[in-house]
Amino acid sequence: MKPAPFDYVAPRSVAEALDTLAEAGGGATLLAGGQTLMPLLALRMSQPFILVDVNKIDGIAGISHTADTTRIAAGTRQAVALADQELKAAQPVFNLALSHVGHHQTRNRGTIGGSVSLGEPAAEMPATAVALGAEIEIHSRERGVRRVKADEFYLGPYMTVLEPDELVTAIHYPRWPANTLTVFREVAQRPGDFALVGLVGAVHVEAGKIARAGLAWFGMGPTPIKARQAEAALLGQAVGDIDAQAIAELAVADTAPFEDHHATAHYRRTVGRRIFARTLSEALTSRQAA
Ligand SMILES: Cc1cc2nc3c(=O)[nH]c(=O)nc-3n(C[C@@H](O)[C@H](O)[C@H](O)COP(=O)(O)OP(=O)(O)OC[C@H]3O[C@@H](n4cnc5c(N)ncnc54)[C@H](O)[C@@H]3O)c2cc1C
Repeated sequence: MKPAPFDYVAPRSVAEALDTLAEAGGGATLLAGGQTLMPLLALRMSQPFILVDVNKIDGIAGISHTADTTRIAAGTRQAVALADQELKAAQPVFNLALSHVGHHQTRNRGTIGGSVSLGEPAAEMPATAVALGAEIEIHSRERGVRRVKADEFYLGPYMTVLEPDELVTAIHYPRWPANTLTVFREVAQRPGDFALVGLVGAVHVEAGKIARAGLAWFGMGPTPIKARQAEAALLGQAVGDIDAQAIAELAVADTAPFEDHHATAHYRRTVGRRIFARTLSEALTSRQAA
């Protein structure tokens, strides 16, 4: 099938893109890497009047760091972010999660902003943003700039707080302390597939106790899901005293897994409980061994 007819514009600046979005009155769709959008257009599941290609916007791609934050501009290609050694050192959890997004070929075109904006519930990048406490920078012509916390950005499957006239320009990831433990595991049918169940996060240990924890599920509900109860239970606990099974129970209690033709909700809960306990234990053991 071929896409329905549309006009194509390739603005050179954010302001130009915002003008087009504002004037299209909801009839425009943004094109970033096209890895999800192009099939949707071909299947006519998306039928915009205007396609706004953000790839030529000045400054839409790039990575910068301050002492507290890493800013990844929305149009940064996934492959570029993955190969960036400074980013890997600053944000190891992000790097590990990104290595599981699609395939080499899809990462060459796919963008960080496209993945975060799409809000696929089983995707790695939205959950990573939620786990790490990222903020999403959003621009519109009428309302200027706003920053939304990732855990408030997702409303449902492919549904976010984004209005039709808004453009995500960057994602800001807080920098966690250097000795933060990385928590990541996903179960998928094949490498490169969306996860059936996934867990991502960071745990910071100070003087033998958990000082900070950011954990989120993907594939375990209609949005990425922050494991709030588990995070709260971990805080202040001595590493050697942690009962990973008990924390896993709390973590799964925050999820709302669905049934589909890939897996039942029961399967997702069972596997989620197991990968949570195992991944947390492995992270904490690596800390004790260090
Ligand atoms: C074979 C295959 C396997 C894949 N496997 C995975 C996987 O395992 N995990 C995973 O997470 N993804 C996977 N993907 C999808 C991933 O490759 C895409 O990168 C991602 O979903 C969308 O990013 P994109 O830059 O291609 O965005 P596009 O497809 O161009 O856009 C996606 C949506 O986001 C909107 N959008 C894009 N940029 C912005 C912006 N700056 N502001 C506001 N809205 C914006 C678009 O309008 C569109 O609605 C896979 C894709 C393929 C083809």
